[in-house]
Amino acid sequence: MKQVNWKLYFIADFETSKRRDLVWIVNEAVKGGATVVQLRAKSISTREFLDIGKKIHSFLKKKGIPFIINDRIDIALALDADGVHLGQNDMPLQIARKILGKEKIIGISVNNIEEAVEAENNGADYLGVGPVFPTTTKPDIRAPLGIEGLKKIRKKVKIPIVAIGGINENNIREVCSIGVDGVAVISAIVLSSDPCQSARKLIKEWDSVQ
Ligand code: TZP
Ligand code: MG
Repeated sequence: MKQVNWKLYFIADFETSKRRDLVWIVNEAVKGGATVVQLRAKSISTREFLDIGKKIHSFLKKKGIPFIINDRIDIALALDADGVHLGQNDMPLQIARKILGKEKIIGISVNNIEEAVEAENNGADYLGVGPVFPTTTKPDIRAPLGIEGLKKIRKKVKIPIVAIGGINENNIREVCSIGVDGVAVISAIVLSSDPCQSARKLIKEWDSVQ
């Protein structure tokens, strides 16, 4: 797997964007410093997912930014994206690995130590750990871990971890200070009137801790 800078993992969530131009939002987020982009779309057709994904991927390729697809292994393969992100109820990691091969990135969402250790043992490339804080972006949210819960998981696994859930420019410093590899955000960028500036602020806060 290629080296990835996980610092600001932007999740371009179609539903949260409320049809504001997601391709433009991704452009702005990357201009502001996003280092990884995931496309997440729970309710659109396969054709629409592919169309948006194609546009985003061609932009990200030029910028050398890794492109991850949420849930949809078929779309990741069709677009030759860099990898997929899977939840606990999605395709099991070992099967996903068989389908995608060793070169593709596979990230797993975890909410506790057991899930984190299991995913690491099964060959996950990185973990999305959360929700750290309460968030209204995801309806079927699990219990927020808080900084202490996140810390416990950080201590147990060696693979990169990206913290997720309710992270914004006001709390990114405390998340970053516990030694995560990056933060993943949806609303802090998607709902911003100036996604470039919002990404820039997140990066600035993160860099002030390093
Ligand atoms: N998984 C755990 S929390 C979450 C996901 C997809 C939503 C994160 O969105 P936001 O707006 O950054 O809190
Ligand atoms: Mg999923």
